[in-house]
Amino acid sequence: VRLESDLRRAVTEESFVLFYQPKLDLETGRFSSMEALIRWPHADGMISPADFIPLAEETNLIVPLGEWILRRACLDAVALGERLGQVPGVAINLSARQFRQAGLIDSVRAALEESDIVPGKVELEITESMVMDDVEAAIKTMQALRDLGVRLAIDDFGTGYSSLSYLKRFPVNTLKIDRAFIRDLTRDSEDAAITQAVIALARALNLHVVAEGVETHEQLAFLGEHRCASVQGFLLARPGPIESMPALFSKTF
Ligand code: G
Ligand code: G
Ligand code: MN
Ligand code: NA
Repeated sequence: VRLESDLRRAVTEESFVLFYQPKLDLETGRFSSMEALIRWPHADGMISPADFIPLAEETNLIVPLGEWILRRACLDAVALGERLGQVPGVAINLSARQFRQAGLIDSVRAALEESDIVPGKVELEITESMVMDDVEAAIKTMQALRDLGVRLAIDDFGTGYSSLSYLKRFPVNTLKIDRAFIRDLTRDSEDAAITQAVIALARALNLHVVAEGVETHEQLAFLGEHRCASVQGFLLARPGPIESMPALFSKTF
């Protein structure tokens, strides 16, 4: 457990790094977007966000930290786009407190303006639990974000407790199938059925669908056969620094 003062100093000094994990578009066989994943470099290695995002939320340091993440990710995507000749999509995770905070819309707008990124290249990832405790307020926030031109994804889909009637009302673009379903996909017929059902649901609702946590060729083959649009996971690429992206984005699968 890190001390609040360490975290506060790290936020002030911006001593974090964003790693990126590319997402493969199964139709083109190429990476077309990437998810930003924050890391806190430390003498003993990288501290996982799982270990400091909760503290950042409790202390409200998530507000300046979240602003830094939004800005850095948009700037990195634009700079990568200059090297690739095309700006990749960039997905950014929002935390619960950040999503409920009144300044979120202004923070997103500021990051878009500062980087001059095409807003449709940015996808914000939220989870079902973040929207379910006040659905009406969440829909307003989601709509305000969509009005800025950014995309919205439901992360870890299938593990929360949103109902399908709400899903219909959420102005989201993408469902990310939680990796808990992908893990045993090729051994567990129920996980396979759930994954197929989510892919079908996404198609029926005109949503993009991403499978996360793809680690084996068998999982990849299953997702290809069932026409999952995009895949993400250690099999294709582990999260890495922005410098490692140009080589990955020039690969074909
Ligand atoms: O990348 P990793 O598996 O260590 O991420 C652990 C958790 O931290 C995941 O739930 C992931 O969504 C979350 N996370 C990673 N990067 C960010 C970030 O930039 N902001 C927020 N709010 N959560 C993040
Ligand atoms: O909650 P969220 O889906 O944002 O979490 C993303 C986290 O999942 C990242 O921290 C990343 O390190 C991790 N991750 C990405 N691909 C894989 C994978 O193939 N297997 C596992 N176990 N974790 C993964
Ligand atoms: Mn995510
Ligand atoms: Na997830």
